[in-house]
Amino acid sequence: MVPDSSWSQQVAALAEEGACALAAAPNEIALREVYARYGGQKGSVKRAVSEAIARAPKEEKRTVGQTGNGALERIETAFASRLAALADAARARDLERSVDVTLPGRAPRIGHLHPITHARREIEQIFARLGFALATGPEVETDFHNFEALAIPKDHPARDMQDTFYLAQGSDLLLRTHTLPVQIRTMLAGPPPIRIICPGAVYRRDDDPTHSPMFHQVEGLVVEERVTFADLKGTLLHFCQAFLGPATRLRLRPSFFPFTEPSAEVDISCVFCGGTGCRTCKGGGWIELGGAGMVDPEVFRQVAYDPEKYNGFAFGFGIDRMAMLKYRINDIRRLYEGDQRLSEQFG
Ligand code: FA5
Repeated sequence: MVPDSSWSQQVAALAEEGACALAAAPNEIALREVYARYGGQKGSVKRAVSEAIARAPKEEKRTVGQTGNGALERIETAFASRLAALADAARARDLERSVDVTLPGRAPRIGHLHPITHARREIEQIFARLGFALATGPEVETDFHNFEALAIPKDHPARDMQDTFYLAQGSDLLLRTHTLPVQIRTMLAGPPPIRIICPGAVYRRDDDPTHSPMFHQVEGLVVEERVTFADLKGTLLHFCQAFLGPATRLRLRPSFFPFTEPSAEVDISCVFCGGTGCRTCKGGGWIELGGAGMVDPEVFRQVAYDPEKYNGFAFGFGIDRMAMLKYRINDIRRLYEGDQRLSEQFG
């Protein structure tokens, strides 16, 4: 017997009802709920088709199945097309919300070199014109390169845990306290003549308006057969005038460093008052820049240079201090606050 003659109309009506409900679903969640009701293996259309097939006589089952598949496909097609339409609408809404093509573009912020980098580069250029090569080395150093080879005795205050960052208690490794170990490494690597500057970061347990725990030094070394203190003084004067202006005057005061003999503190006439006395130079008219001297023969012995044949001079300044003088920055901590407005002033 042919199943109830209205079965195909019933299935078609059910499929139509499902397709309309799918097409009307306002969002994806509602769409999937409607689909679960009508479509798939457990939906009402499939159930109706299965029942019709079960009731149909054997010779009709095939036709009933084919008609039923058409109804199921109608549900699938309606679901897929509504899903695509909802996705298109969501994309269009997103575009409308986030892109206003009439707005002017946002210019990217352009970076600026830090004042310390400006100062370091200028210092390097001045010394390059005098024939000094650039030498660099590790910031984690051994006690030998940082102290021992520089004739800094074991009981020297600079070795104290108060002044030096050691990597661990009792360790031989430390954060270099000056860039002189680069000079030791350069001398150990080859014979004279040597004419180098060593710029780089150094570390000490300091922290006040003029002292930072991490700062930058540039230290220089010349080793040849006949180098005099006058060469040292001429080099320093040329450098200071090239960097801070031709009116800058230089003063060398007797001092002591374990690695130089004789040694001197290097002062320059105050860049703020020209030497007449002001708050920055505490009324004295001079500002301390660093240290210098003739290389001690003991250092030459440490690196197997003949102290009878060679002599040389060395000097060391704080780059941060020089940048502060040149760019009129009154607190060293300004240099490390990461405030972009500082760098922006230096183009
Ligand atoms: C030295 O470091 C010697 N190595 C310099 C030297 C080299 C002498 C070669 C002789 C021959 P001193 O500790 O004074 O010296 O440091 C040199 C300069 O580094 C100081 O004058 C100062 O400008 C700068 N400086 C020192 N400590 C700090 C700090 N904590 N923050 C910023 N700058 C500093």
